[in-house]
Formats: sequence, structure tokens, C-alpha cells
Amino acid sequence: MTQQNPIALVPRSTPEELVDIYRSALRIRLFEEKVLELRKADEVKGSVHLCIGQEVVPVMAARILRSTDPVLATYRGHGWALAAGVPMLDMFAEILGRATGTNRGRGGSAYLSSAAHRFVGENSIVGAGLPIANGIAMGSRARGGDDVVIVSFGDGATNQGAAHEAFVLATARQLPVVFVCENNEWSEMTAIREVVPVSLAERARAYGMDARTVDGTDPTETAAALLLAVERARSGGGPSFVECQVPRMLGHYNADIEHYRSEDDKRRAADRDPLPRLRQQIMKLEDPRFDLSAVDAEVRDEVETAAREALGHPYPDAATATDHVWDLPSGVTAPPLPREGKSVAFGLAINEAIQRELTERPEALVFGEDVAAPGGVFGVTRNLQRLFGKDRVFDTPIAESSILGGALGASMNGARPIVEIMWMDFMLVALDQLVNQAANVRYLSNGAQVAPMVVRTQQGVTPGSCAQHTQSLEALLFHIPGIKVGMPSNPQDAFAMTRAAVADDDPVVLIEARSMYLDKGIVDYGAPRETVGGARLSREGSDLLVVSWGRMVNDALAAANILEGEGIAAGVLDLRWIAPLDRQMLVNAARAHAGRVIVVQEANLTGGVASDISAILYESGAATRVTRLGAPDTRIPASAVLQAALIPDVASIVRAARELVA
Ligand SMILES: Cc1ncc(C[n+]2csc(CCOP(=O)(O)OP(=O)(O)O)c2C)c(N)n1
Ligand SMILES: [Mg+2]
Repeated sequence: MTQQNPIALVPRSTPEELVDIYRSALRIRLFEEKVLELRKADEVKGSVHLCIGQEVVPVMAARILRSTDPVLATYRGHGWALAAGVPMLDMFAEILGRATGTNRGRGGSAYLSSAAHRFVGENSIVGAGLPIANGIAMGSRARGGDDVVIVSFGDGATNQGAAHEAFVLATARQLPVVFVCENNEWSEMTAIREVVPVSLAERARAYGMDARTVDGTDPTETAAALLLAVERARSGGGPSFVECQVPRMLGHYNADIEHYRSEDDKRRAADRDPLPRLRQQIMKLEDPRFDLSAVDAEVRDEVETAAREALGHPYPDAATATDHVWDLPSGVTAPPLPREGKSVAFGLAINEAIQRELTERPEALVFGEDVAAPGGVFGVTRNLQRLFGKDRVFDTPIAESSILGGALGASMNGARPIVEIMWMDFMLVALDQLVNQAANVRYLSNGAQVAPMVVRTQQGVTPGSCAQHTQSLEALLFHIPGIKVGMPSNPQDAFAMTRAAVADDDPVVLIEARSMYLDKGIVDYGAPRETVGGARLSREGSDLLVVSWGRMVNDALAAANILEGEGIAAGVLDLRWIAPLDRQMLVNAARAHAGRVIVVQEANLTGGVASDISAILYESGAATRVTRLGAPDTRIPASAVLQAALIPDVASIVRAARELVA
């Protein structure tokens, strides 16, 4: 790795530029001081994390980046937002919870964003922005763009798994990302030296990136390192890590009494304040053209005026609190299954769907563990890399947070990623990127941003598979507003729902059943495109209704056949999508089946989807009797004999039906 002296690369700032840098830094400083004042006056609610002392870094970054380069920050990101060009008035309004704020009052101080100003946003989960930054870079690359993405984070964030995973993927893909670590020596209340025994740049270098440490209060040094990193990224040289050493002049947040910090440490931080130094540097020029008191007055006036104006703005209309969770077209229904077509295996039908999406959408990408050259551990993505090339179909490191964060960022920046998490159980190691990140995009931006990403995974028991490769975990995602969850039960739906998921503008998780990949069914590849949603009454009856989704629908259908022989007419409702749930169809179908319903799931019962279905049926008055069938609340054993003792099957559905109509 070349270690040029970057200082030599940047021309000395002209006096005019120095004044400009001072003005930009002062804007941030006075903005932050005003926010603190408003917090103390209880006009601002909640915690605020200020960047006082750290202003020079975003100011210099903004001078080096193109106006279209995306920027991501943390909860301490007001400076980055202002430097990126987000209007001060909109930021005050946001922090004050007003309807005119950047996020219409939904983001607040710690989670504001402005897509219009390429400010992808703040993030309140430490380290979570880094995988998303990779994705933003992947999205730009997929569109043929040459954006450089800057993501800022603290010293503490470098200890996060998400940060590690981001470095791993960024270097594997040589992504145009500049990782800017603002090392203020504290992660909340713990000194970084207490928990990291090496230099942060040294550690970053080990990932295979250029990494350097600069004085983040010195405009020239900071600019030099950032310039080198941005130019390297722009010219295809991959990611860099820039550690900017900055003082934390205040507490971690507004109410931090800093009982854990020595007076000496606080004094040293105060002595490193970049603003007096900048002032002195300019004053030394003794140039009468540069009247800093005029600059001070001008900036103070801007801040006071913006704050005053924002205070007069209205609060959001409470009736809008449920808007923009997701896009739910009304009246979506499931088409009947085709009677004619090819007999196709479940896994192959998904493969065909992805092929068609990759063909029709140049912005579609496929990535994940073993999905490209090997074609997936279950062969679902076989041949895709051969057909669509290594830029669009690629293998990733075993790093689920970076896969999901990458998909999220890419989807926010113009791509349509279709990623695979090999096993549903593995989703758990990266759930932050789905639940705290992807699910919030539409809502927190008040509909200004969307995250059209598709995550495919598979779950369920198969004989011999261990407790960490068998869980049925759909209820975890079902619980999360903002994420759509589909569970196809047959090859036609596997094909059509995969395509519907890719076309959808919200994050969609498709949970396949590993045990079904080779199961065949009739598929009509020419059937009209579907949109996400809609349950299907797969079989009509009159005595009772069996409601299920995914693999269990097939057991329900087999049970209905047996019951027919006994004179019991059981209908079967295949929910297909558990989120959004087709409540109307569910309620109507229950009513049409004498209000007697069995809900079948492979998952254990407590806190499961069946419990909610049962509640909906009772609350709506559509059902008089509901029986839930699911695994008892145990862990899942490997032995086929023990598994069979736990999971509902055709026989247990038949038994439950007999009892229900007796
Ligand atoms: C995943 C996660 N863990 C813990 C926290 C609580 N927390 C918020 S900020 C912070 C310190 C982060 O320190 P650093 O990355 O150095 O950033 P700084 O606050 O100094 O800017 C912690 C522990 C969090 N928000 N997210
Ligand atoms: Mg810190």
C-alpha cells in the first residue's frame, strides 16, 4: 500500500478559503449551541448528541466531495447534514418535531435524513451505517455511476461486528467508500484506550485498506487524507479508512454529567477547540478584507433566524402517524393456480423468476454466500452468474450484516438487490439491518425514500438438521411493521411471489421451505404479473376452514382430502403473504366455513402467527371456534423421530378437524 504524504497533495488554502472554512465550521458550532439551548428550554425533547469540537471533518469532506456524493453519519451527525447542504431551517424544524422538518418530525435529532441533499442520514445504531454505505456504493456502481460514499462513525463503532463486516465486504468488492472514523477518544462513557489495545488505523489497515490518522481539527491535514481517499475510491482503488482525531468538548449527550471523565481530560479537549485556532490563523494574516466579527454576526443571525422561524412552525397532524409504513395497494387478490403449464420443481421456479427479473431489470443484483459460482447450497441460484456476469451476481464473505446492509443501501440507491441468507436461523445475526434499518426507511423519511430489497431465505425441519438449522421464525418478521413476508407453498407461487417481491418498493423477505425445493407443480410462466399480497382459498369446504402458509398448506390440503372421505368438507386458505396479511379474505373465508377454523403452523405456538390469526378471527366475529396447531414450545431436536413428535402433520390436522366438528 502506497503511503504518500498527502499534505503535499493539497494546495495551501487561500485566505478566502480559510474564511470560508471558518464560516462553515462556525455554522455548525452555533447550530449545535442553539440546539442545546433549545433542549435546556425544553423546546427540544429527548437526547441530543452534539458534534462540538468535531466540525472541521464534515466541513472539509464536503469541500472535497462532489455535490452528488452520498453521506452517512451517526446520531452525532448534525454537522454532516449541514455540511451536505441540508437547510438549517429544516433541521431545526426536525429537531423541534415540526411538520416541516426534514423527516416531518419522525426522525428527530438522532435520525434525520434528506435524500434531496444526498444526506442518506444519521443512524442511532452504533456501526450500522457502514454496511449500508457499502450498499449505497453498490447501488451507484450498478447504475454505472461513480459516486464516492462517505460514512462517518465514532471510535467506539469500530468495535462493532457490523463495522468489521463492512470492512470485509468493502475490500472484497473494492467499493468506493471512505470510512471516516471521528475518534473523539470516548465511546459514550468508556475511553477507547480502555478497550482497544491497538491504533484504529493500524487495525483497519489489516483489512487491506489504505488507512491513516490525521488531526481532525486541522483543515489541511484532514483535507489531504480525505482527498487521497476520495480520489482512490473514485478511480476504482477501493475503500479507505481515515481516522480523524477530534476533541469531544461536551458530554456524550446533553444530560451527560461526565462523572467518569477527569477534569484534565476535559481541559485537554477544550484546548483542542478548532475554532479559535482557525480564527487566529486568519487574524494573523492581518488582511483588512477579512472581518471575522462580521462573519460571526452573519452566522449568528442565520442561526437565530432559522431557530425562531422553526419554533413558529406547526406540529405534524396526529392523524398522519400511521402513514408511510409501507405501500399497500388495495384489493390485491391471489389468482387461481394454473391447471396447465410445465411441471417445475419449487427451487427451479424461483431460479426462473430471478432470471427473468435479471433480464428485465438491469438494476437487479444477486448476492449472498455461495450464490454465484456454486449456484447456492440448494442450487436455487444456479447458472445466474454464468448468464448475468460477475458484476451482477456475486459471492460475498460470510457476513450477514454486510449482505443485508449492502442490499439495503443498494436498494436505496437505485438497485434492486435479491440477496440470499442461507438459513433463516442466520438472519438472527444480522437482524438489525432488517428491523432497525430497512423497516424504517419509508416511514422515517415520510415516504421520500424506499428500500426495494428482496431477501430470500429458507427454514423448517428436515430429518437430522440441528436446532440452529430448523427453526421456523417467520413470526419475528411478521411482528415488524414495514417488512413484507411471503411464504409460498407451491412452485407457481414461488415463481410469481418472487417476481412480485422484486417489483415491490418495500423490503420483502421470502421464506422458502428447504424440504420443498425438489417438489414439483404446474407453473405457468406466462401468467400475469402479481403484486405482493392476497391469500388464496385453495380448496372450498363448508364445515371448517384450515388456514396455513408455506409448506404446511400441503399438509392441510392432504388432510382435507382424507376428511372428505369421512364426510367433512374442509376448506383450505393459503395465506401466501403473512405480511401484509389478507385480513378480508381471512375473515370472509372463516365466515363461509361455519366460523370453525384450524390454524396450522410449523413454528411453536407461543407468540406465533397463528395466535394473531386467531385473535383477528375472534375480534372480527368471523369465528366461533379456533384451534391452533403448531409445535409445542420446545427447541427442535435433530432426530427424525423426535421432530415428528413435535411438528403438526396431516394426521394431527385430521384429528383436530374431527374434534372441531364433533
Ligand atoms: C448497537 C448499539 N450499541 C450501543 C448503543 C449505545 N450507544 C450509543 S452511542 C454509543 C457510543 C458510541 O461511541 P463512538 O462510536 O465512539 O461515537 P461517539 O458517540 O463518540 O460519537 C453507545 C455505546 C447503540 N446506540 N447502538
Ligand atoms: Mg467516540
